[in-house]
Amino acid sequence: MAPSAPMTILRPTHSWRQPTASTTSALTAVAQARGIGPRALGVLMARGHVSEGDLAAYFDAPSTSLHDPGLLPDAALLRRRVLESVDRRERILVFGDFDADGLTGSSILALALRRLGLDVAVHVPDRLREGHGLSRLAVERARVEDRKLIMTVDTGTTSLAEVALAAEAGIDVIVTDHHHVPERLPAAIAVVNPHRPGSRYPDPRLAGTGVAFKVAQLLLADEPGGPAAALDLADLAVIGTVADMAPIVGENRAIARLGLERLRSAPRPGIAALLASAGLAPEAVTLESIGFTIAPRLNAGGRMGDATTASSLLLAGSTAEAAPLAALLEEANKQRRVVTVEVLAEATEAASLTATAGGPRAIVVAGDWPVGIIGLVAGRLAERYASPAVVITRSVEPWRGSARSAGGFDLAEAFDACASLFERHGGHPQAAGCELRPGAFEAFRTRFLELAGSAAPPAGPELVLDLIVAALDIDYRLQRELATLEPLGPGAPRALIGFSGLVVSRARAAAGGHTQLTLRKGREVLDGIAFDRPDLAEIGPETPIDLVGHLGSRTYGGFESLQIEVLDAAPPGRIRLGAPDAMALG
Ligand SMILES: [Mn+2]
Repeated sequence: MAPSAPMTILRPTHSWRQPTASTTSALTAVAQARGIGPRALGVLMARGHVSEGDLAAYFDAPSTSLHDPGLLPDAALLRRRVLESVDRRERILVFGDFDADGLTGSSILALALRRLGLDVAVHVPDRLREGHGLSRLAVERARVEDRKLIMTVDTGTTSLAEVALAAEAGIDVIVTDHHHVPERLPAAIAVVNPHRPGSRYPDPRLAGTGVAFKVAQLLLADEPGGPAAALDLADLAVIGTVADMAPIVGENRAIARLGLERLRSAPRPGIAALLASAGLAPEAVTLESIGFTIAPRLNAGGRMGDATTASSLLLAGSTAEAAPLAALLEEANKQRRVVTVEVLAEATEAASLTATAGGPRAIVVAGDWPVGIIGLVAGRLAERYASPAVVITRSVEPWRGSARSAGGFDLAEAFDACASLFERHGGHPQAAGCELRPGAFEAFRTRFLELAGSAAPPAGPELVLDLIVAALDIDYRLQRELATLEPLGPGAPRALIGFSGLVVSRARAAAGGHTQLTLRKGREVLDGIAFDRPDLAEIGPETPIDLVGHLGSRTYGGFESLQIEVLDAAPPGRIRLGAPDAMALG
């Protein structure tokens, strides 16, 4: 072999599944009439939007996709009890979880209740002292402040003891929540959770803030101007929905569209201040910037010690009130970044000590870490090792754990199976939390690793492509056509495209383990960036290639250019053009 021609063997890291849906002339005609391009239609069909009705739900006025809030379990009981409060001029305590979902949801509920003329205080629990679920401290506060009704948001479904405690003090509780429903419910006036068995609610995928948004719609329905005022709360609902990773499909998509419209055109003072301190123009807000810019700042207060700052910010009535609160969150977010990097390094080391050959099936690590950071670190570990990860901190008593799943492993089920070892626990299939005594740690770790080990092994990594595009068709027209599918986000991510017939003219390693590519299609070039793929920097010049990635753009020196965000690469021929019925490849 000639020494000047180093052989680089391109190894794809995933199997690629090509789209198989093929369109009908009727659907193509409907799409055309709606101005949906053939490639945008291809993406929609690959995602199961295959009828005229599906296209209507995707593109028509979002308010037509909102369901009747009266279909939520116990909706009538909730409404009757709140109207009693109005009649009796009772004071109310809204209790929301301290994350972005709970914070936005409790703001929504507080604003709706205040519109009914009620005296409402919002109680944001302290992560350290109160933890998840309705707290005894909040019940005590309601008693001292003579608040006869507590309404929870994004939490409370498992708070049996605390609801009973409130009842003893003569305080009624209404639970609104979207978390996993255990067999026994708290003895509340109403438990409004779309996941309750027997629920008739058509779309249970709402976040906690989405449930609060529906409750606001329910409560304001008969008020003069009430329905419009309820829709105006969608800006808060979209933030919590995205922050909680609820899929942006169905009713969540309607909420997202309504909310984005309001965030962009008339952000409330708190959001405007937060965007200003983050350097983001309101009209540029997307679901992605909610996830990467807004939500982390709202969460940062609670993670670094005080979530009430974010709650006050969301409820702020003026810029003067909001600006100093936004500055506090900006600072907390900077701190949060630094601490996360430190804890991740320690947790990774702890994980590597216990890893078995062939990679771990699950990770359980413990350390003296800040309570507010362990969930973030669990998420990073789960991603890095593609296995469920539990990160436990010994910095509080009882110890606190936060878990994130991978490979379809059901954490809610696994934690239920470990219930006897926990003081408390709760969560979703993808994310869960627990409290445990130090003495229970070893037993928990053993049992959890057993559960993960006996679960079905996760399927090999696969990329499910939405669309196949030939190199010569990669242009701004394609980018504009795909932009008609926005807003995109969790559950409806950016189109994953198979690009066929490109040539790498240059590959070079970039800082942070990334690779920058200069790609050629015909006589033109475009950029590629492959995050966390240092191996691709080895590709020699003039190498033909097939790529899987997202089409985006980058701005450099004032110029915008197309850029492919590369997820995987293979020698040419892996993508079969014009083969819509091709089965899974590789
Ligand atoms: Mn939530």
